[in-house]
Formats: sequence, C-alpha cells, structure tokens
Amino acid sequence: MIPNRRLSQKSSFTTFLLIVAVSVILSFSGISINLTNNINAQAQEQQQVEQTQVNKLWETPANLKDPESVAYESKQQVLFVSNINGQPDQKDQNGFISKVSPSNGSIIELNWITTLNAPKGIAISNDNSILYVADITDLVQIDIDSGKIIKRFNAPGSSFLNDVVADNQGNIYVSDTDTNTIYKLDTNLGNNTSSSDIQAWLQNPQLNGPNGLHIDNNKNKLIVVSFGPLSKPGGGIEVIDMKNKTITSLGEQGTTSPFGGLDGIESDTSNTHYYVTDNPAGKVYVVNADETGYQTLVDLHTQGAADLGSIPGQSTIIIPLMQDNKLVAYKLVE
Ligand SMILES: [Ca+2]
Ligand SMILES: [Ca+2]
Repeated sequence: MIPNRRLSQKSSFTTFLLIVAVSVILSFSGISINLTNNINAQAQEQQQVEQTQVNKLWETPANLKDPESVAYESKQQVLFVSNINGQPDQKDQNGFISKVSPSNGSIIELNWITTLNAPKGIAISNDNSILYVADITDLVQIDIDSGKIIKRFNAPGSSFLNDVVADNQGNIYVSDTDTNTIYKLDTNLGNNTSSSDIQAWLQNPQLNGPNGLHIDNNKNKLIVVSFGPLSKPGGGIEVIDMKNKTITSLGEQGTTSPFGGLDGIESDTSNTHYYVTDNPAGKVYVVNADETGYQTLVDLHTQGAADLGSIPGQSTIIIPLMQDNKLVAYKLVE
C-alpha cells in the first residue's frame, strides 16, 4: 500500500509539473499571438491614417434634444434630425423631428414633426416623398411636403426599434435592438398597406443587438452594425445576404473590424468604405468593406456618437452627439 501510494503521489506530481509546463508554454504562445495581432492591427491603422483625414465643417447650436439620427434629403437639400427627448424607450409623446441646414448647421425648424415618442433611425423613400422614422414599437410614415404623419405601423413583438433603411425597390427594413430582429415593410403592396404589412424578416441572436443598417444594392447585402446587449455594449458588423438571409461577420472584431457599442453606418458611393460610429466610445471608424482593416477617423472626446448621416457626393458625414444635444459635420479628405 505505502510504496504504491508513494508511486502514485510521485506520478501525480510529475503530471502536475507537466500541466504547469504546458500551461506556461500555452499562455506564452497566447500572449505572443495577441501581441502579433495587436501589432498587425496597429500597422493596419497606421497605414491608413495617412489616407483619410477629416476637416470639421460646422456644428449646430446645442438646441436639439438627445438627437439620435440624421438623414440628408437631396430635393429640398435639408437634413432631418430625430430628437429622442428623454429616455430612449419611453412613450412620452415629446419626441420630434428637426430640419437643419446642411451648409452651415443652422436649425431651420426645430419642431417640424412633433407628437413622436423617442424617434431614432430615419430613412427617406427613393422618390424623396416620405420619411420613415423608428419610434420604439412603431414605424412612422411622414409625408415630407405636408409635414404630416400618414401612418404608424406597429412592428409586432418589437420593443426598441432603432435604425431604418430603404432598399432600391422601396422596401423598408427596421432593426429592433432588444429582440435581435430585423423587420420589413413591404411597400410593393400598393396603397393598401396596413399594420400587418410590417413583419419580422429575420430574427437571430447572431445579430447581437442590431442597431445601424445599410444596404449595398450591388451586392444585395444588408450590413448591420451591432450594439451588443443594451446593458453591456459590445458588438461588431454583420453582413446579411438579402436573398438567403445568411449572416456572416465582417472581418475579425477588434482586428480588421471594430468592436464596441456600434450605432450608425454609412458608406462612400462605391461601398468600399463604411463609416461607423461607436456610441459610448464617441468615435467614428472608417472600415474597409473588403475586411482588410479599419481606423479611427474621428475621436469626438464625448460619449453618445449616434446614428450618423452622410451627403453623397460631398464626402461629408454628420454625427449626432446625443449627450451634447447637437450635430457636428466633417468633410473627408482623401
Ligand atoms: Ca421622448
Ligand atoms: Ca441607432
């Protein structure tokens, strides 16, 4: 009994040493892999920092109220801004849409559309006639010329509708951050659209708190930037094939693609770069759509960089600063 026990103690000790040795080797190689990744990521960032820079154009007066999203309408040449005004999930009826000048950031009409709750994402129909706004559980349809609300579509099962985007056929997609759902309003059904026409189009935990939406019409892809859980921000970028609804991650989060409380997404006209905001970090990233890297484009040094807008053809991005109650615009310089 005793010699056997000694033997087994000895062999246990040897096994223990072996485990320690293996763990040490593994952790060192892990560290070296991480170091290599970090160096690669920094090299990729540095390589591109020289390529895209920004010049600040203007900022609005701080008269907005928790601005969340901004969209450019090319016919009237005006910016529409959604103002949450209070808690983002509260039906308090004080939310509103403002009109802002894209040339100098002056506020044209602060209370253009009122009686909303906590309006967030905005999309404009392809013929510039209708504004769609996500408002907690409803997609609100607004006639731009008359400034009147036409209809509210209740998205069944939704609780935190966030961004809105139109495809080139005029269908509208809306993200619901809480429930990992993308809703679709089918506008090809003519004028007989009713509340039942907005339906869940895709629901999947992989969407990880879907926030900003962008469509690459040439590739037929819906690009989703994720916030992560509302209580613990941390998400990346997902690419959805609009035909078969398969989801793939864009690049590697934190290395070739950003990771954070991502909010808005825009692109350049050729869809080779995405401009993505990290809300809590207060940053705008430029991301290579071909998954080769990203860089910090603007560090706003404030929290609450929400759903940015862009002016196509003018290389201009406009960022709502929710906590600062204003918009800030930058020109991209290649
Ligand atoms: Ca409100
Ligand atoms: Ca958003």
